[in-house]
Amino acid sequence: MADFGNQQFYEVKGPEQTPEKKSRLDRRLILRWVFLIAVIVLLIVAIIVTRNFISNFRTDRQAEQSIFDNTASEIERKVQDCDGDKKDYCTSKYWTQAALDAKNVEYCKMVGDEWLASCVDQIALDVGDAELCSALKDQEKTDCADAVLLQNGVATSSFSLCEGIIESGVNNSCVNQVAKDLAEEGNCPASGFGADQCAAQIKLSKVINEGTCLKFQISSIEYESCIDALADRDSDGDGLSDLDEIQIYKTDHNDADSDNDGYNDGVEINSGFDPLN
Ligand SMILES: [Ca+2]
Ligand SMILES: [Ca+2]
Ligand SMILES: [Ca+2]
Repeated sequence: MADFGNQQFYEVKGPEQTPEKKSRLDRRLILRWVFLIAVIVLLIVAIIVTRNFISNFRTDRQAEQSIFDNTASEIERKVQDCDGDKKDYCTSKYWTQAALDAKNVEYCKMVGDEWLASCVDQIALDVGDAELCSALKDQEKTDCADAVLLQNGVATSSFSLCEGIIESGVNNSCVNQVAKDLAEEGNCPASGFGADQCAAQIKLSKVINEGTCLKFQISSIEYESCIDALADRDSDGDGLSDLDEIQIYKTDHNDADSDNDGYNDGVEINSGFDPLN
């Protein structure tokens, strides 16, 4: 207690700072500084990265614009050489070609409404990206995306890509084509999308491969597919379709020279000889 005249004051002492406590406080202070410096460094890095990104983006855009302008000038010059009544056609043709070369659907917007879908379809199929079909609207967009999914689904034997196809005819075609590829592995999905159709298609493929669709009980649609397939195919390359060999000539559709006399079945039929004797 301190005595000042009549007043008595008590010294107010703060909590006593032990060495351990002081050390803890120092560490906290250091950590705060480290944190602050780290935040500042991160901010600086973020600013630099963003500035570079924007700068690169601008440069890319300028480069794209420059290429577009050059293309436009070149096409304009070429169109000058077209006959007066063909200028629209020439413009569409040259822009379509430029779009395909650049694989850029933005260029397709220059070809005119009549050719737009064709231009976008070709690029989307070429690149294999259904997203590019977004440059179209309504049915044309659907057709474009379906075509890309069909192409990619068949190329990768993917039922899930087939499932994304909206038009049922294209959807069926996709499943059937994938099923044909899988038939060799006998590997249809056990259940879910495409399972039943895949199994039916493999059964049909087997019957077609054996040329036995005429003998087996299959549905009328499958029968038609089977007959069409046999009519389109000449397995032994003797000039006669499998269907004609099975149904009309009774020759071996897997043997070009059914009677082994050195003349193939097609030659014998066309020359009026008996291919079986
Ligand atoms: Ca044949
Ligand atoms: Ca034959
Ligand atoms: Ca023969």
